[in-house]
Amino acid sequence: MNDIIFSTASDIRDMKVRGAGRIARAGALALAAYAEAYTVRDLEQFRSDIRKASDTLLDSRPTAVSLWNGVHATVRGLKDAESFEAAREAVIADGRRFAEESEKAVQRIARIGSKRIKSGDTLMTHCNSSAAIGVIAEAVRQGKDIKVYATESRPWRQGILTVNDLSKAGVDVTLIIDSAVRTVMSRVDRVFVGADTITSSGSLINKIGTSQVAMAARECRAEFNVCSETYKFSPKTMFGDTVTIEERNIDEVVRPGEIPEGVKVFNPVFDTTPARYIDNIITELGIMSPGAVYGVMVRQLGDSIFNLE
Ligand code: RI2
Repeated sequence: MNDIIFSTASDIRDMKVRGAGRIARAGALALAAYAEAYTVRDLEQFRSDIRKASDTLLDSRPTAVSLWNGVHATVRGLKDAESFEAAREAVIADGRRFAEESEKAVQRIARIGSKRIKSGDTLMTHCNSSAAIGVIAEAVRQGKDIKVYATESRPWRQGILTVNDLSKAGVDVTLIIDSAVRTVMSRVDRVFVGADTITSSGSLINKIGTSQVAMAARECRAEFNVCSETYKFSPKTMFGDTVTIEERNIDEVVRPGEIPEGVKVFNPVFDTTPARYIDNIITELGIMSPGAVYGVMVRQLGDSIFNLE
């Protein structure tokens, strides 16, 4: 299989490429590049190789449905294509289209979400979400005077990326350790986080610790906003599928020999925030409540809804 598929899958697995939107775009563009370089002019062979390439990409990280949706949007023309050329063109065009639309969605979310922010607001964000950062940076670009607290987000410390991104955008940003969330929340007006997956009942799966941030926000009457492109909605959850929460290696948490043998380490990467803690889901289609997610999924799926069960 073309190197591009293996190297993209391994970059996603090793978190060299990370963030639900970025991994989706990387998967879609890798398939497009693979199709472009494909030389065996045989439709059945092409279909079978693209399916294998898709599975390799999908195996790289299990939780973010964005990758699944990006890959499926890229290969959707394969089934009905009548020639190798048509199939290849469809994969190339659909992969590129998905990546472009995904970038546009992030920009639109930034414009829509920034309207929720008022001058004088204090905000909090968790982990490193390009959608949430886009909203905050856009508000500052509009001249709003805001302060932001960014969590460190152990164990990968993506908060360091976030404070770099926000600082470059001219944002007054303060880094806090994850366990300072409750203390700091009493100063916060609004929280903006990203999404890895949103279920049909409007629950959010996002970086571990998000649910604690949401509970603290509810207790302190801070508004809890999720910034999510609609391709992070998981249609499979409509039919009872649950979201697999990735667990990563314990050496991300402790160094070898640091703890006694026999002590276990549990390292879940994501958690679930129930819909009742979420005030707004900010998407490229507008701001909605968690209860509106199911309707959007039905509309986007159209007739293909019957193929999903
Ligand atoms: P954007 C990240 O997952 C974080 O959980 C973040 O909130 C989410 O993806 C969405 O990121 P990870 O890949 O798509 O760091 O908004 O495990 O950039």
